[in-house]
Amino acid sequence: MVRSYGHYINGEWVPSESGQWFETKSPTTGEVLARFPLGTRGDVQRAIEAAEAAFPAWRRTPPPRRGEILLRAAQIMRERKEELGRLVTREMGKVIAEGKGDVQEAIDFLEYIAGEGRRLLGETTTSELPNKFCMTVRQPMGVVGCITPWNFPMAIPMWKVGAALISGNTIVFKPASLTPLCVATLVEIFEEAGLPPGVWNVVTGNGGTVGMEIVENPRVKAVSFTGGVPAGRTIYQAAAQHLKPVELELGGKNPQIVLPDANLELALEGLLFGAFGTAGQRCTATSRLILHEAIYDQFMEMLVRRTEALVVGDPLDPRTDVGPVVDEAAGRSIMSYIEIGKQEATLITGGERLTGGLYDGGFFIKPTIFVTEHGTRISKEEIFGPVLSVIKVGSYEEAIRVANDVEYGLSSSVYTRDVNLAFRAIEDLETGITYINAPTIGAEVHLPFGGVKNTGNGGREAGTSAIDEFTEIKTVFVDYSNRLQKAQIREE
Ligand code: UN1
Repeated sequence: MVRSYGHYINGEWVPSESGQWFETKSPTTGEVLARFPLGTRGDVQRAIEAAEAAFPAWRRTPPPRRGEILLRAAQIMRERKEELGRLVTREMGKVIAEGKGDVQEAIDFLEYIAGEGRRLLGETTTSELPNKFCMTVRQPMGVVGCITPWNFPMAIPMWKVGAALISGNTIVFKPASLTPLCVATLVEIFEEAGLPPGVWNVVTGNGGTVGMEIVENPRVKAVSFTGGVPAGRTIYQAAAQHLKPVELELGGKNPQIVLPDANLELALEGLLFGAFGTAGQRCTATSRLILHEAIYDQFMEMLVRRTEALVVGDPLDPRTDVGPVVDEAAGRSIMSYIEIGKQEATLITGGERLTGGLYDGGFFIKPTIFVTEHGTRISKEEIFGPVLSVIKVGSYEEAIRVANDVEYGLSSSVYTRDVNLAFRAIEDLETGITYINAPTIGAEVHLPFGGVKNTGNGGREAGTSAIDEFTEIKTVFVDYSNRLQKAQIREE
């Protein structure tokens, strides 16, 4: 018997008014892990009411006290890390080392942001008038909405929830329908850590219904969304009707550039992790290798050999390098890109779905490499799977031109030992994150995360930017002169 959850509203699991359910399944075996309600707009409205009712007391709770709850949640997660890592792997399919990494990233962020409770810094500054004091303070926005993806089913929810809570907001939250069990487990951890009822509410269901009610309801003051570009665009447009701030973290087409003087072994290790880690299902995944012609043959030979040795299989087995993709629909979409690649580019290795034995329990795709001209669809569109496009270039300048000529701008990486080129690349690459001699994945949580171009709409999350996303700045002028002083008005 699998457990049936409800929505989590005002500290209780409650049924949906729809009476309908969906199941969350293991991408590896198809086993049903739990059932969740298919939410309605009315369910979201109930959650908003609970969040509004909880807001005044939560807002008055001193931020360091809010931080203590986050720290307690982090502590519980630390104690249960092994089990939670297995849950991430069971529900999402990433290999177990990365499942535990997902949990660690969640813990790291909570620990970091809990400390912000003792800062939430504003500024104090001078005044143009005597006996007057000028400063800014941060205030919570109210009820905020968070909509999260399946690929980091614990880390990304914690980025958003941790930042929203420390800032004093209450939350209406929709998890990805492929990974609600991870979020339900986090909710129970926060309950155990002492989070008051109504402060964090979760409604499960479809983006078009639950997600859009969160976006369109004027009582939700801001929305934070991580996912694909089409959904991001819909959300941004709908929120614009209410002039509602929206934070978007969308796709990527992240390049790794390898220049002739690079440490090739190191570049190869980074590439394998960046391209095929998480089966390529990170927005930061390396989907393009931009390879200098001087080392092209040598590097390709090394790359193909190592790629073909990657073990595709059960993600709970620590010897596995690449697990299944998240579900059948994702697998089909990736395979259709592979078919496109076979038409427009040269398949070097992989390119097929694996079948037989354990492979029949899920959708497993062989790590795939194409060599392509720059400009093909596989070289420019986000595939979100274990598919790498290799593009040969003749110079640093060409490498940068190719790297930048895509609609996305999340992460980029350059392998070189030339410090001058490294710094030029930091300046030249049009991405929100650039790595020197490290892969495109693996951003640390205490720095801002996000991208330029179609990767987002200008904001950043995590790091100190997390607080900017979830607070309003109030500018305060205190006049203690006991007379009317007029700024700007002078007796000339
Ligand atoms: C994502 O794929 O949406 O930098 C987030 C990384 C991880 C976060 C990825 N720390 O790869």
